[in-house]
Amino acid sequence: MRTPIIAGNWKMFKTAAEANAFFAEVKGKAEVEGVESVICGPFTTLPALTEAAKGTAIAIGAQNVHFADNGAYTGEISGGMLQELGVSYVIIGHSERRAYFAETDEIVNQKVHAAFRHELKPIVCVGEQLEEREAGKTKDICTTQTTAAFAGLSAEQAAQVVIAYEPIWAIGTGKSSTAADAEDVIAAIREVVAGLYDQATADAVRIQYGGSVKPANIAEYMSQPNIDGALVGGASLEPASYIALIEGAK
Ligand code: G2H
Repeated sequence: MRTPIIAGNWKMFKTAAEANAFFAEVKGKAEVEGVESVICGPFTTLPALTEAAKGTAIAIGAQNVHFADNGAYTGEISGGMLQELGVSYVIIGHSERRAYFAETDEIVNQKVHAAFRHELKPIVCVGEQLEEREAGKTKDICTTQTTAAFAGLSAEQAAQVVIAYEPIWAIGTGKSSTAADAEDVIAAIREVVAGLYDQATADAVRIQYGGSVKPANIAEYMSQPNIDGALVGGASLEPASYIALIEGAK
């Protein structure tokens, strides 16, 4: 069966010193048998985090990667640079990157391929805006984004992708999708993967819910058959809260 995966997305919070202090508090605690624990910090925290995570069960992720392996791309970071640090996951296509940095479905797909070239497991974010939800387009949007993100991947690669379903209206707003609604959309996303590949691949892909997840509601999401974990922003920033999320995902 699928191993649940909780990923903290720190966004643009924490210095390297703060990351070190956080890690010292969660080490040995945010490590629970049967739950994968991933911390996705800003680039500047990654050397400290990957060093601190050595010998622990906590994996480290980045929040972005460039699609090229190198080149004249001022300010960008490549997959090879992340791989060298010992980073194992990378968030791709978060709605904040799609909205503020003009990331298209095509760019997301190129970044997914870049991740695989460097042995990074992609956490691909999909999700609808409020107007799209109100217009009944949630599943269409998720189908389009998922199909585009997986273009050109082998079934073996596809099975390793983590999808994060994050309804945009639920991000950082305190409003969360009900567990039943999230389950409905996530089950539909799994069917999309089955259509693109086969049932075995769809059954292997882990799909997280994201959007105002916190210790108080994690268990409710995890009780849904198709929800395999969560991508958590705000509630991943405090050590006690992060530990509670990992424990709540058991
Ligand atoms: C959605 C989520 C993390 P939050 O962006 O990816 O953030 O949990 O703060 O809604």
